[in-house]
Amino acid sequence: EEHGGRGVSCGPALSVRVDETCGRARALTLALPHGPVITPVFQPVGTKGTIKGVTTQEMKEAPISCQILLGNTYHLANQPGAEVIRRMGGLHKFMNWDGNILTDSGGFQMVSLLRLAQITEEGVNFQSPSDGTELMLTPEESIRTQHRIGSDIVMMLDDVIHSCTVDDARFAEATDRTIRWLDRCIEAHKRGGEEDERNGFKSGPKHQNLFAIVQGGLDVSPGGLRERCLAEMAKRDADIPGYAIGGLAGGESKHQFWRVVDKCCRHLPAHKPRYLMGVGHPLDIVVCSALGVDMYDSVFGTRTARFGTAFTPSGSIKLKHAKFAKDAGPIAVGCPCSACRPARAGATQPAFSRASLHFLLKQASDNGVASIVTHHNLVYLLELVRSMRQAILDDRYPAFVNDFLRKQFPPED
Ligand code: PRF
Ligand code: ZN
Repeated sequence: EEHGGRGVSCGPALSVRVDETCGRARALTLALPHGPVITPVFQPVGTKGTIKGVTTQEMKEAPISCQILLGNTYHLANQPGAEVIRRMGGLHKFMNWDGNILTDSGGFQMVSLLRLAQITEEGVNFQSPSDGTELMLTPEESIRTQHRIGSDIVMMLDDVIHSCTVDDARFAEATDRTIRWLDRCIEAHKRGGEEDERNGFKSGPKHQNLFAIVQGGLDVSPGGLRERCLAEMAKRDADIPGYAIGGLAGGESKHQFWRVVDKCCRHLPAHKPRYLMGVGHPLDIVVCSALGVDMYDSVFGTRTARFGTAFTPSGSIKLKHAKFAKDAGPIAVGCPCSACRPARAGATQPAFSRASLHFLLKQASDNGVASIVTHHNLVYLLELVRSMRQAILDDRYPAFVNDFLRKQFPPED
């Protein structure tokens, strides 16, 4: 059963329905423990249990609905601690979010945040940022922590290195180690979990989905590292409800980036979700969905918002620029967010003009303007993927891409 119905089971806690395809672009419905997720999907990042500057309530009331958030095992395990979260009934209850949650495994955050982290066969060794003691994050410990958090999608611990590294042997080692760690994660996932009658908390393989992460650097040649990684993961497909593409968005060229995404999408199973980690530039989302990616996440939109950069259909704008000082228009015409919409029914002025945001951003005080621009950028990304899905359902994704590019790169006249 492919089109319609409940979809194909990818494991005890996920089934996938292919609603439509258009070329290689896909519109799926993922049936997850905390409700359906329609794709393509952008997952806002709530690193420490909240999206910076946005309340859970605001996410629930967003004008374009959000069905899945991302949390980080590394940050949550540090503070408030996974055991605290488990005792409170899991991260959903802890942050008052009843949609789905995906957690990253922690290794990537440790390697990118703490240059002190060292990777050994056992796991990722690092110094505690709070008291400097040596700690070890193993594949087993990462899974156990994600069980206590209770996320709907649990990411494997992978050995991820910067894509600008030139050491071929290190890439081969990281790829092979990622495959060995996948086996350890699969075992730990099968063995773990609990069902707590008192607070309704459920974890483990019946309630959470372990996603594998394809590594292998930038080598897409026949018999190369990406192929080797994909082939090894295919052997373990029965234990893997979904796949991520890792090791990208680290400063490689677009030429290399697109080829790796293309390669992975061609080899991954057709009926399982494909998640491109750390990618959240609007243009990358539009292109990679044409190649067959279903899921995205990135702090890019929320981080740049705090510095005054806002997404618009004609590219991003820096609201601090002097040219916006007297601009009465909204950040983006037609944007459904609460800043761009008219303040009152019948009004023509946006709730917040570019001029008012410019003025607020130029002040040194914490006046809440970061939250307004963050909200806009999130709504922009949620609306972007919603309109992409509609175009796929209507079998007009090529025209959508054409139109998107025309607006981002208008002809000079
Ligand atoms: N692995 C993990 N998390 C990630 C990435 C990865 O490769 C990326 C891409 N560099 C972003 N987040 N575990
Ligand atoms: Zn807006």
